[in-house]
Amino acid sequence: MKKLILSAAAAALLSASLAGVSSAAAPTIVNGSFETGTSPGSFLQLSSGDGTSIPGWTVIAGTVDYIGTYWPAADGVRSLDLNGSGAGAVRQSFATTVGTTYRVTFSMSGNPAGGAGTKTLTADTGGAPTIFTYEVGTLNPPTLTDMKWATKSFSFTATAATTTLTFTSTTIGLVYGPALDKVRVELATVKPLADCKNGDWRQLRDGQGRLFKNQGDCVSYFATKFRNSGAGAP
Ligand SMILES: [Ca+2]
Repeated sequence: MKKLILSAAAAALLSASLAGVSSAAAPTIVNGSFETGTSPGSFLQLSSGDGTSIPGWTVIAGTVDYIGTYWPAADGVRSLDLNGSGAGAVRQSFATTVGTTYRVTFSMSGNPAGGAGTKTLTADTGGAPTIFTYEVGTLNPPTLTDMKWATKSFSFTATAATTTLTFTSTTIGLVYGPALDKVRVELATVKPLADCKNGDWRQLRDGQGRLFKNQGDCVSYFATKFRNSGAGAP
């Protein structure tokens, strides 16, 4: 019996190590779907500095529209247009474990009321922002009854005990901005080989937080269960 318990523990350790993640807990993000807050009715414009209308989130630049019945949310009944009377930004801080890699996933669409156009936003966790694009096309575009939400994601490795996640509209000069909903932050349960191959090797890191030089090094690192280092600079 004792032997059985030991091997179960060893198996758990091994599986944690193979997943490429530490035993860090998943971060707690508050109100990631924007469901809690001041009732927006159809929609409610919020200005920079507003840290109370949507608990967990602070508007840090420009204005955003807190969307209620104006269009269907990706999740629940509320979402955001990151452009209110112009481009805006929101952020939230949460606890993270230094060196642990997390994946941020969210739903994105574009306000269809202004017709065709490219809606862009950036997401960042303090480092270089990642650009996301949603094309409101002329063929089969999103509408105010079907927003055709798309799932987007990116990964980051925490460098501090608190990480601030910011979404910034880069759709300048328009009141019809990128739409945002269903923000989740999870431990990056790495599917390394698949991720290496689909281009994510540029974002993956080895156990010491170093980026890979190329896709081959990334594949080699995970295929050899971390024996081939293959990683470049931190
Ligand atoms: Ca929602």
